[in-house]
Amino acid sequence: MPTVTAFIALGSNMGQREQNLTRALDYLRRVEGVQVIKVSSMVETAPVNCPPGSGPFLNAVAKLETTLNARALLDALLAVELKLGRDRSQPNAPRTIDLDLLLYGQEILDEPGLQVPHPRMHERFFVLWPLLQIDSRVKDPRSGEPFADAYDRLPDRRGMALP
Ligand code: PH2
Ligand code: MG
Ligand code: MG
Repeated sequence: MPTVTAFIALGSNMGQREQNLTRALDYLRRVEGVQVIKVSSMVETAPVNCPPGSGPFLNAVAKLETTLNARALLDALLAVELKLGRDRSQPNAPRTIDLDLLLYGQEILDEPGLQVPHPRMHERFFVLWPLLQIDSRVKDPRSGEPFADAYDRLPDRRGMALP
């Protein structure tokens, strides 16, 4: 079966945040057809577009290799979110865990619930910093542009140069 490289974003701003990220990765390692190849460090970030009173996030990015198709991988991510008690009753409400599919090979998909590349990833510090820590040369399949260039354009890099 062909293997595809995928990148996912992990975020938590509720409960034991570090443990939530670690447990999500442990669950993912047990998914048939998914290998966790590399994990970024965890970075604390201010909530973006979240309801008032939302706490800070711990964010990370992981590189996967998978034989699952994009939809099956997304379903696996949602199943892990459910195992960790993710509450989806309110958009961007505090969450124990959020697992977003960022990139699935070079594919560009725009289907219900499944958009890759993630439509806002190129404008998010909390995605780009950990992504570029794992792979500084990764490119946006939509434009061919290195994400490092998108990172340089971010209005707020909080003084954090690329690793
Ligand atoms: N996720 C969101 C909305 N806002 N802000 C930060 N800092 N980190 C996130 O992971 C995040 C967010 C929607 O999923
Ligand atoms: Mg998200
Ligand atoms: Mg999500």
